[in-house]
Amino acid sequence: MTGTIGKDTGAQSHAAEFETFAGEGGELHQIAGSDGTVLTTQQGVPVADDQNSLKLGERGPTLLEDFHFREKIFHFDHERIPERVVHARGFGVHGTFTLDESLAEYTTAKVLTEVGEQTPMFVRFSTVAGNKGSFDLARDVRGFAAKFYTKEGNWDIVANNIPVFFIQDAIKFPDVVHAAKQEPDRGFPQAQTAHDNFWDFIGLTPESMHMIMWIMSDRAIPRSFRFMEGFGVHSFRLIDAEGKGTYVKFHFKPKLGLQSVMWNEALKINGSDPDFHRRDLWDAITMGTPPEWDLGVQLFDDDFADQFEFDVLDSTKIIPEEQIPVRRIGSFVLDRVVDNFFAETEQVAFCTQNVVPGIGFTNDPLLQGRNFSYLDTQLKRLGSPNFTHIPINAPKVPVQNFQQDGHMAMRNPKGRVNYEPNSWGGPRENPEIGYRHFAAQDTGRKAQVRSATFADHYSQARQFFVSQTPIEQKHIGDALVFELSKCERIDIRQRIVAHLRNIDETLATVVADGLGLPALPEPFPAAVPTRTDLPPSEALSIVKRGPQSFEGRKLGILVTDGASASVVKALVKAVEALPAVYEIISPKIAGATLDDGTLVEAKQKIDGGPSVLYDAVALVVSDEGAAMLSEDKTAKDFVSDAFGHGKFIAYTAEALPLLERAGVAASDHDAGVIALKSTSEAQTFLETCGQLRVWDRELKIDLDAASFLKAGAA
Ligand code: HDE
Repeated sequence: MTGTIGKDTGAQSHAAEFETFAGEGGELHQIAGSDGTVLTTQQGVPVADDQNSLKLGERGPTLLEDFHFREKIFHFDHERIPERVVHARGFGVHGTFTLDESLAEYTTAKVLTEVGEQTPMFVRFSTVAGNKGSFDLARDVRGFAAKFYTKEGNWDIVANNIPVFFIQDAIKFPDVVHAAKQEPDRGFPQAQTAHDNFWDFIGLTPESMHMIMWIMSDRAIPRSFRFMEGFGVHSFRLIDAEGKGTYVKFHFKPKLGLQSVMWNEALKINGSDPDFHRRDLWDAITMGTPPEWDLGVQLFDDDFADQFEFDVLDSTKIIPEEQIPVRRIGSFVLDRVVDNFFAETEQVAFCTQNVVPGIGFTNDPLLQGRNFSYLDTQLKRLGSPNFTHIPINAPKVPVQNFQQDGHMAMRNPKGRVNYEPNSWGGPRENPEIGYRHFAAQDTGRKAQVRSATFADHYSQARQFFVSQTPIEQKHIGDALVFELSKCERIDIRQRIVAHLRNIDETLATVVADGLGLPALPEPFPAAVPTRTDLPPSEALSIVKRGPQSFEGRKLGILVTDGASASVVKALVKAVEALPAVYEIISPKIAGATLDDGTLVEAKQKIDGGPSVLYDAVALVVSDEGAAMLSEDKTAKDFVSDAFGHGKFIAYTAEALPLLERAGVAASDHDAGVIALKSTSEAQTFLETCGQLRVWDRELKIDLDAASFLKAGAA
């Protein structure tokens, strides 16, 4: 009986496999070793010695003549391509989208009208600010970019896990990104917004305040990519056969529900497993439990747009689901990991301009700017206008046009003709099935302006805040205090509090108190007063819409020699029934010998398997094991962190001294600290774990919580 997480399931091949290309019109020569067993140069010449360079004499200089050596080093020197300016750290996987409900009333797009149609997809998840080698649990927006290889060409929804953005006009994008990333003189801090430049820019950019509420919330520290929503953010347009348009916002809803970690936990996860999110997705897919999302749409017309409180072209606003419900039209499953990280995840090129007939744009000034930026960025990163020839970017339909040549051209057409119109034949435009832009009626004065309909910066920030449960509000307050405490300039801290006063007085007071400000600053002058009449929206809270199930989550079972085999077995059975996963953690990686003599193999030695890596933990130890672990700092951290992070903890009676020594005395035990008196309780424990966290506990053990409660918000 062993933990199965991350075990090699054989799903991935370990031996290198090579594709062989015959040159244009050429035949492949079948020679000895062409079955992949003989190393060759890039020219296909077999290599005799890959260990030593060519030298003049045993101790002599290396000779230029060694073409294999020079080619190998030359190629290595050029392995890197520029990392993405934003969203550099990412993780991509393949999947399939299946349409369940047709939108034929609104669009001609086959991907949205042919019920049952299965469309291959590639999705790349990412963080925004950190460099490629940064850690997964940064407090940050997550990218959730999806490429649909449809029958009418590629359609990209380059989405995020947050439905709004920092800015209203693309012209400010370089500024917000410069401010968020590491500061230019020192090159740090990496992958975090907790520094002066970011908060300076934010304080001077009131339109960002709604987004700030989201990134200070637990949405910015997701437990897993699998437990995240995705949002296309902008209003897009569906276009029917008559050219009539309907506004649409795209949503991805995870079937496993939403879940986040706690900030203290995130900090520790980054140290113990910087690849926490990518490993989680890799494990889920390779173990045969691929995650699924529903694809949903919010559809609305001009009448709604005209009477909606805010401008539907303003990407710092949402349309609450209570006002326009999300209609689920299909689902996608992500069930195949990449064969090669560079070829697929690194080279995938998403472009917001990739739309198919029946799907179009609106005048959202952020979207308009993105439509330029993404294509431009691909040229820089992939080095050639032929980046669409790379398999991960190539559509799965024929590409037929007269664009030619350029770096790395792979598919110049045969024949004499390369222009249109021509008398030789070849592809022609087709108004029947070809892409037609939405015929919008736009008139106006040419000017650099911001519409007055974009002027309300606080009302939806407030709506988001008041829609949260008290514990989620507390986390927003804590996050603001944490981030602003990393700012050196007091005026920068104060200015943010001045904005918070336009959102919620309690929040402003708690943050001012947390920062130790001597007095509350005056509210920041608002262009438009904050509306207090917007009703709370349940869909904005993670906790209110919690899944109430431990499915897809991970239990950490801490075992020692002599621990109860029947309890371990019962826990494993209950976990597997959900299905969820488990890992055995023990003092030695070889595992532990249980009380029936069986050896249970460990996945983690305790030092490498802190409780932050698990959603709940079970302490199944013997008396001797508990005594030994009670002297071990790492083991005590395991227990005290699990308690501090509001996790459900099951324990056998022998573990009581360990709990006690870790600071969880009998008097601290609450509904989340559960004794396993008999094996039948394993099942009940797993059911209770469906609540995911014991939120009440945090209000009792956290200093910041005390000040928050004092201020009366909870
Ligand atoms: Fe992006 N963004 N972005 N962005 N974005 C990029 O494109 C840009 C915005 C998003 O996994 C870049 O290929 C501008 C909103 C994702 O490969 C770049 C503006 C949303 C990804 C770029 C925005 C996003 C990117 C960098 C303001 C959510 C990762 C590398 C107008 C709806 C895609 C690249 C992947 C990547 C520009 C704002 C999502 C520089 C100019 C809003 C998920 O082109």
